[in-house]
Amino acid sequence: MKKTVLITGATSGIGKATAEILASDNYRLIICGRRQDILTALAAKLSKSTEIHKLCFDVSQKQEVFDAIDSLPADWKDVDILINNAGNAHGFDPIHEANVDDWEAMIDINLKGLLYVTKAILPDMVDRKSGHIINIGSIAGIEPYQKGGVYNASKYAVDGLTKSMRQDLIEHNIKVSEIKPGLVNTEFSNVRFKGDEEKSAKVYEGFDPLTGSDIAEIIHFIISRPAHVNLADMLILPTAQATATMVHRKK
Ligand code: NDP
Ligand code: 8X3
Repeated sequence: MKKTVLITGATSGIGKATAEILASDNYRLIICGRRQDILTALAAKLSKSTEIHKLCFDVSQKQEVFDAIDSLPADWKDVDILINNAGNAHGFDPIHEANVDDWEAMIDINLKGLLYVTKAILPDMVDRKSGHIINIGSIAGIEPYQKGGVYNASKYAVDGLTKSMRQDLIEHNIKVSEIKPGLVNTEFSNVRFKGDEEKSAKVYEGFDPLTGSDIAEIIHFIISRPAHVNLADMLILPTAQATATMVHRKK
């Protein structure tokens, strides 16, 4: 039977690439994001290969999350795989200069948003004694770096939460995995630098960064392992990256 996968943040980057790869392998997809126009275009494209349902909501708005998941038609309610991918960095400033609204956005989206979506989906997985949750962490959740501040904190929180969830859910036969990418060239830096194209482009200059598809292929691999195998924790770096801040760039 086809598995149903819910992907948050499917309108861009890692989430969008994941939707594309999973659609080509016949998974049924619930694609989520705030940008309705992109969701509509993506749904039109992917529905040539598989069944698609789209949900437009902001993960940081608790009621929106529960209403959106509640609105799923009966034949979409049994989510087999949840990919908690929606998230971003907002700002890149030393802690004493950083913007409080940026802090709140990162905590509300990267941590609380992930929690709300999980809370909305998980009881049904527990009842069915089956499911797989993949949280997208980051190298920023293993290594703090200068000006990483609350983004680091949010991804450390995702890491701690993932490890705790795995323990709670073991008796319910639910797999919990975390993927921790290094530098992936998506809209991520554009969001972090608030649309400053020059600063954003510099992040990926002089080396080959990861692409959304690189991570999507790994997600596909993880969710297609046999029932007794859980790839629990993966750090994925571009070859030219050794630590959060050490990147070998061609001159
Ligand atoms: P993108 O900016 O390309 O994509 C972010 C996605 O998250 C978009 O689809 C966006 O959709 C969605 N999103 C953001 N805020 C919200 C919100 N409030 N409610 C609902 N959806 C939201 O970045 P990436 O693909 O790179 O990021 C995906 C994940 O990967 C994030 O969790 C990020 O922290 C993590 N990551 C990224 C790395 C990188 O170097 N790029 C490295 C390590 C981890 P929309 O705007 O339509 O709502
Ligand atoms: C995104 C990677 O190193 O820019 O999580 O924080 S990094």
